[in-house]
Amino acid sequence: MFGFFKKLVSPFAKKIRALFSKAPDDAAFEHLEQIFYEADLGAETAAELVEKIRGLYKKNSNISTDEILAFVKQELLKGLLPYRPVDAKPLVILLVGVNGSGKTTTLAKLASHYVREGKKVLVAAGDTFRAAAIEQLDAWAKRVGVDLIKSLPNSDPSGVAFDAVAAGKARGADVVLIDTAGRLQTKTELMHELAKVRRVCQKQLPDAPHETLLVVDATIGQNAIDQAKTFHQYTPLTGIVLTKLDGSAKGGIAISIQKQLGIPIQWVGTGEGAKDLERFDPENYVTELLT
Ligand SMILES: Nc1nc2c(ncn2[C@@H]2O[C@H](COP(=O)(O)OP(=O)(O)O)[C@@H](O)[C@H]2O)c(=O)[nH]1
Ligand SMILES: [Mg+2]
Repeated sequence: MFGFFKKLVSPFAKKIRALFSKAPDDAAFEHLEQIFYEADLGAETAAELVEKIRGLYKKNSNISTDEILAFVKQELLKGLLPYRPVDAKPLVILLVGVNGSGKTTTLAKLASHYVREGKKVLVAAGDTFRAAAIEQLDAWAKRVGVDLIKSLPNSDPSGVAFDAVAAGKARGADVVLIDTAGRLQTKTELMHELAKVRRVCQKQLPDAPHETLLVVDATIGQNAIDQAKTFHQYTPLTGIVLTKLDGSAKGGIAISIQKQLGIPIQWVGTGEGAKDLERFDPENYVTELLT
């Protein structure tokens, strides 16, 4: 299922195997820490893991590489959270994140996913900042075959969100997907705008948005943590979508985000096409990371 990870991050397991092919010395343990760090596990997790592995060696210098890898797997799994599906109709999903992280593309992929599941999907062009953003989503909506709710460029995005949830209820939609303009987490005013989008959704449906997904470009590494923390303050996040994993060997960011924020990775983006989206599964992820 996560075949692409294998292609990308198998060097991770391979490097560990190579290191432990002979009795490890201090330099080997330092190198191991570097391998973990480069995979974007985060400095703290990397150091912790290496300390634990050193401990294992002290206890049993004959420990096999397979046992080491199995141990690493268990440790990494501890930091990963399962995704719990929400049952709601319409299920309202809000996508947030910085510019270019892949929000609109992910929205299109999600629309395509739910359409393939036989669901009735409505998408909302909540990025009213640029006319081109509305056109981009319009083009995707046509390609995927879903209805689009839009407004004029520069109109209030919460108006679009309000209309979209209303239309979702009125038309019996199963899923309403709301796009938003990219914003830097440091722009407080824009973060307040997101909080307002949330509030108007709640006016239409008390529990909406049921999901608020932060779309994060996996290639930005540890900056993702700062982004996630600030977005989470303004619009409590229910999940993360890690995009562009096809262009990154840094799958470890999945583990550091979850460890530091306690928010599950829900999806991973693996390309630019409508079907290049996969459900994140902790067990599979770690298995493939270490195979
Ligand atoms: N390779 C790759 N490119 C992606 C992925 N997701 C998005 N993109 C590309 O990233 C660019 C920005 O995406 P867009 O959805 O417009 O970002 P937004 O500004 O957050 O809405 C586009 O060229 C997308 O095709 C992904 O998972 N893999
Ligand atoms: Mg966009």
